[in-house]
Amino acid sequence: MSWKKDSVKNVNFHKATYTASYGTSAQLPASTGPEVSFVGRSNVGKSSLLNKLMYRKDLAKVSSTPGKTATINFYDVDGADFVDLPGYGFAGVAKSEKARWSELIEGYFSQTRAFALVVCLIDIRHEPSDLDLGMIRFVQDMNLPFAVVFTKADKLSNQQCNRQKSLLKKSLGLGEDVAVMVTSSEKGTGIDELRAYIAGIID
Ligand SMILES: Nc1nc2c(ncn2[C@@H]2O[C@H](COP(=O)(O)OP(=O)(O)OP(=O)(O)O)[C@@H](O)[C@H]2O)c(=O)[nH]1
Ligand SMILES: [Mg+2]
Repeated sequence: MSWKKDSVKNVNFHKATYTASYGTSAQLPASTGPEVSFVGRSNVGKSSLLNKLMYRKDLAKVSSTPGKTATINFYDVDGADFVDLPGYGFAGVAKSEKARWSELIEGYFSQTRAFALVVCLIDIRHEPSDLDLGMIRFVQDMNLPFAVVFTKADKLSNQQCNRQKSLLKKSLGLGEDVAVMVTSSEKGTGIDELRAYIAGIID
């Protein structure tokens, strides 16, 4: 099921509140509005990006220790649900914890929900990992509407960012039809563009 553009007329990103966290996919309530889901490896900057989008410093918990977000966290942004998913591919956690995380992520996406947009985060500095490639293949195979957001652009020069952007697009096999944005939660780069893109989809 995809969200149909009818009920949300405008998106005020300042109207953001924390809704709830869930530790198993069975606990997830049915969708109440269009869902914008944030996925990417642990430490890529999902929670930081959410805070930036919502004009908040610490509504979503950020940590330099990978694996900070171990539950699916819902935020209400002016009637839309922004969903912070746990990061995949964190080597430091126990097998049982990893299994719980994949259950959460796969369980979430296998439900009938109002998936409006999946924001796939990838660190602009590195070659995509197998898990990054798997994430893109997964959203493509599931026919989910998605956009790719490169994070931590402040760590590179503008020239390096442009170079990495085209290299990564190529290695991820992204066609020209896929929205690709370069962002920095540190500097605010690309945040307005991403807000406009999200609003254009759920508005
Ligand atoms: N320089 C820089 N650092 C960033 C940026 N975004 C996030 N970080 C840092 O990267 C680390 C991880 O950020 P989080 O937002 O917690 O990452 P996450 O993807 O939510 O991580 P998990 O919850 O473990 O999946 C923190 O130390 C952030 O301060 C950015 O745009 N620039
Ligand atoms: Mg997080």
